This record gives sequence, structure tokens and C-alpha cells, in this order.
Amino acid sequence: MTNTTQLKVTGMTCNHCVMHTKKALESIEGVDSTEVNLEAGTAIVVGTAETSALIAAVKDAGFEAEVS
Ligand code: 9UX
Repeated sequence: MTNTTQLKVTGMTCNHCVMHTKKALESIEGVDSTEVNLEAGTAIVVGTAETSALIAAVKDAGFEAEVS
């Protein structure tokens, strides 16, 4: 089932960070699209991937994430 998940992402300080987060999320199988916002510290992810996999990918990219 396709879900839209909103994550709170902390630690992003520039637009390059945003691209790291986007790439990390979009590299996960089942992720169709992402919208990452630097000012808001949010990532909206559309797809079928498990939330835990999304959070793990953001952490691997060097940031912190939680469901918001
Ligand atoms: Mo946003 Mo950078 O980093 O080294 S502050 S990518």
C-alpha cells in the first residue's frame, strides 16, 4: 500500500544537506517521491517503504529523524 509519511528531520543546515536526505530516502526500495524542506525540518515521503527504513536511511545520511 502506498503511504505518505511525514518525518521530522533534525540536523540539516543547508540545501546540500537536503539533497543528502532526499537521495538517502529515494534510494530505498519502494520510495516513489520525497519532499524535503530545510526551514521546516520535514521530509514527506510517498511510497510503500516501512517507516523504520526511512528513519534508518536518514540516520545513515547523518541526520536524525522521527515520525511527526
Ligand atoms: Mo549541509 Mo554540509 O551540510 O557539509 S552543512 S551538506
